[in-house]
Amino acid sequence: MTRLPECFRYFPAWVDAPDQLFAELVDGLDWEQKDITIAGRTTPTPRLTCWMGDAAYTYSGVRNEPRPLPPVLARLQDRISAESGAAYNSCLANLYRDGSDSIGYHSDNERELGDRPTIASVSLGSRRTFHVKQAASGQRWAFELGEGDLLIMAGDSQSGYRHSVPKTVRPVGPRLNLTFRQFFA
Ligand SMILES: O=C(O)CCC(=O)C(=O)O
Ligand SMILES: [Mn+2]
Repeated sequence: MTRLPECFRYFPAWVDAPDQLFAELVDGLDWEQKDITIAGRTTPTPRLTCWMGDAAYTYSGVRNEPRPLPPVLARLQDRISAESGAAYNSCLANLYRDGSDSIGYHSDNERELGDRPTIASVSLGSRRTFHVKQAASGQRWAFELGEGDLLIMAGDSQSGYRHSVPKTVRPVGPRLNLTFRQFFA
């Protein structure tokens, strides 16, 4: 694979005791499966989600009510701020229960995230393939994220690229992803 664009910074196995954190969050977060409406079609989100932050967050027609960050994630957020030099005030958790859960190609470019947001993504549990595609050239990258990896997406990562975690027929265990974001209400 060619080197990732500079606006994506990858820190393998960055989280301490990732299996313990994974188990704690799978059990402890308030998971929901919301309906999303895209292009007039309503379907259940193909994964479980939990939004944590000070403000409500609306995307794809889904309104997520504010909910506090548990202390374990507040501590992780502080460590990631120190590593990335960016501030965060919210976190979206996704739980991919098996290979039929997924997230389609998108950019995290909602107005409330501001221009050129820095988004910090932590992946726990099983590894899944994360795809990045450059909008202008169509160039693609694919790499595995799980087991405590950290990916910092900054600069043009949302304005110039899209990302996804596609479904897979490979037998895979559950994977949990956390994206820390700075949200301007
Ligand atoms: O699960 C992942 O690695 C990506 C999640 C994501 O892109 C999102 O929640 O916006
Ligand atoms: Mn995303």
